[in-house]
Amino acid sequence: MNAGATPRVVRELHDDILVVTINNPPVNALGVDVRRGLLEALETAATLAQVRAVLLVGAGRDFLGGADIREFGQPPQAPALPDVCNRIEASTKPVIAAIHGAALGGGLEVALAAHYRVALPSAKLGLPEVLLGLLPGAGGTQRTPRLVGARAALDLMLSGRHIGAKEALTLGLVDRIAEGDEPQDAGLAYARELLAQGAPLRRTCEATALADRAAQQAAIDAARAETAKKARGLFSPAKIVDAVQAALDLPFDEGLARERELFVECLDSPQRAGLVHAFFAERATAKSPELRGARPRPIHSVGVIGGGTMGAGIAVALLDAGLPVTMIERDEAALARGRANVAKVYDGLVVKGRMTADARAAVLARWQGSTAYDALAEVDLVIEAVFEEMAVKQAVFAQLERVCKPGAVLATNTSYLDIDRIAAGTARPADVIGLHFFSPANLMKLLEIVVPAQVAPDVVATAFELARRLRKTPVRAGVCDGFIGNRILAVYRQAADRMMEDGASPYQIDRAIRAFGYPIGPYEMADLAGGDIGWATRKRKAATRDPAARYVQIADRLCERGWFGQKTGRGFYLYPEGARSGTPDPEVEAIIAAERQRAGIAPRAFSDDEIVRRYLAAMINEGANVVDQGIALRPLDVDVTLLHGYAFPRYRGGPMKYADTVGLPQVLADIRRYAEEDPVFWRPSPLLVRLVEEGADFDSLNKTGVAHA
Ligand code: 3H9
Repeated sequence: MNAGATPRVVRELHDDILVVTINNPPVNALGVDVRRGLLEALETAATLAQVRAVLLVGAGRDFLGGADIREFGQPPQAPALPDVCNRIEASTKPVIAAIHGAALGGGLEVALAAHYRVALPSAKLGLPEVLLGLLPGAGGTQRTPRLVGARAALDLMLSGRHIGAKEALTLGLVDRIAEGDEPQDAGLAYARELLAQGAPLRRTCEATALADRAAQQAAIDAARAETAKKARGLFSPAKIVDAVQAALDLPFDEGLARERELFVECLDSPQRAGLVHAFFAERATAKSPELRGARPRPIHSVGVIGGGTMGAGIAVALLDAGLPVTMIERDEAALARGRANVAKVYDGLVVKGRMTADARAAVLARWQGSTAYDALAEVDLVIEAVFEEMAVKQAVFAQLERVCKPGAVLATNTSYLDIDRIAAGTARPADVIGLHFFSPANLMKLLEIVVPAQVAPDVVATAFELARRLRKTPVRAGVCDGFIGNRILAVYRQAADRMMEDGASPYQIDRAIRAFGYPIGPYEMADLAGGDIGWATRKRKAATRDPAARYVQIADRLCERGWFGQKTGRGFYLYPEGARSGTPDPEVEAIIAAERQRAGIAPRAFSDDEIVRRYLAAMINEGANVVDQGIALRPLDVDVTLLHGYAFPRYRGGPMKYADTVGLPQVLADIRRYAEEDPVFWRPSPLLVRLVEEGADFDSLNKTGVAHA
């Protein structure tokens, strides 16, 4: 700790109980100063004769938020957290943990090393290390199963889910729940009670929940089988199962040593680096430059224009956040369909038992519909989700300008159109912003906040505040065709289409992309989304397409036959009656062959590796352009967009993080090689070239941003 800095761990004697308060805002992460402070506190407790018990509490909102994630990948600094936990457990005076707010990861491991645990109603316990590519590495894999059994321990460690005080009590993770919100008071009361009873030192390492060997082994075997099926491509889940096996097979100390080995393997894996990058990146995107100094406008009610899939999904997202919604449609029939689209979502929840009929009724009571724009006179925000055409959007904004009160935020959910033009067409361009939701809008986490030139900073701040209320992951984007995500998607889809025309089958491309870690390949995705939407866009853009640029027509050939994917029973794949996953279609292969012939292309073989490299190179190159042109603030904004809107495998951190992992010189060399055959499509991004010349990587720009002239 720096001289004069606030101590991270404060000791205070309350009669015969030493209260040890961890004070390391914002979440009391267990950084090196906290670890040192905890060890010192335990030494004090051991040496001061009048101390009969130790109480651990967290200052602020949380108990302990876990190991300090920023330390991963840095040289380790003593004392290590497992040693701190062992020291707590070895204390000859009882240690009590009073848990409020988060007790996560290493934070819960500290609590488990204590001899007794009391939780307040606000407590949120969990072992979320798996979400960072890790395993609980401070004794968690050894103590948790001994305390609650292998099944419950594995469930917590493999899911990473947070549980509340009640569930923790049922599982036996805590000993009691105390009312109130003062952990120190609750902890002191419990500690006094324990002292009065002469309660024994109760060490978790000696707990006996693993005693029934056969049952425990069965739970481990089941988890191993489940993990092999579900945790596709992930490294740490299997290691977690190995560690719990060690808890069953080995004495505690040897189990700890095994846990350490497995933890270090996870720590050193690129997956850990990717997942930690994702963790910090999605927190960074929530902070936009406009937020400095600008206060969000209050939002108490929202209008949604359009009740189709998108409008209804947006309405559900708003209703879920507790906001009243007024939906506008052009006639009564469309409005009824809009309401039905909204109600369908809640009906599904009722059927699944995830919502009561009363709760459904209460939510829908906040929905109202109208065919007259005047119904929007009092709303604070309007989001339009009408047909994707400039003239249609402009007509909507003309209406909004007429009816909305001054200061109302006017948002468009367009995915491609020029929002500067939409804004310029109104008399209040400072109120106009893009809120690009992803379908299904109530479920998908990504919200691109598209910032036109004339928008007021407090409108941008309002959009970010709305994202927070909707529990979305916001990314700030500039105005261009497709913003961040769809603009990059268009380019890597073209790269895939070119490979398809040059000789790779769509089935091989999908397989290779899935093997990279995507849940689904680009052509499976096209079939799922429906080919007609992309076809309509392509037809609209045909007039402005560069005639010299190569244009692969295979998808058009399928659409001309009415093969739009799953909904029509065939697309790139065949979907026999009721099938949700497709089978390869020889007729599609024949169409592709005919297209190759028409274009005069002699097909060649592609390795899976080449497919992935070209696909990723196209994505990374356009990502670099998007950053260079200020459409995305930093490379990490591209990463978060692709992770949350386009299913990029999270454990790789995002395309820009992946590029850093591979090395930018290699990515640039690939692009230059591809450019020899097609210099129009494969133009190295100036930013990529610059970074390679400087020996820098994308991550260097995450801290500094790009200097724009
Ligand atoms: C572990 O424990 C390994 C051990 O088993 C073994 C070790 C040997 N470290 O999320 P928020 C920052 S692995 C450092 O916006 P919320 C965060 O970046 C760890 N920083 O707040 C943000 O910073 P900024 C296991 C952390 O209220 C600020 O705190 N633990 C950490 O929405 C506020 O965060 C976890 O995985 C950290 N551990 O949610 C828990 N945590 O303001 C991870 C947060 O500069 N954390 N920060 O952007 C969380 O899940 C949430 O942060 C929490 C609060 C629920 C605690």
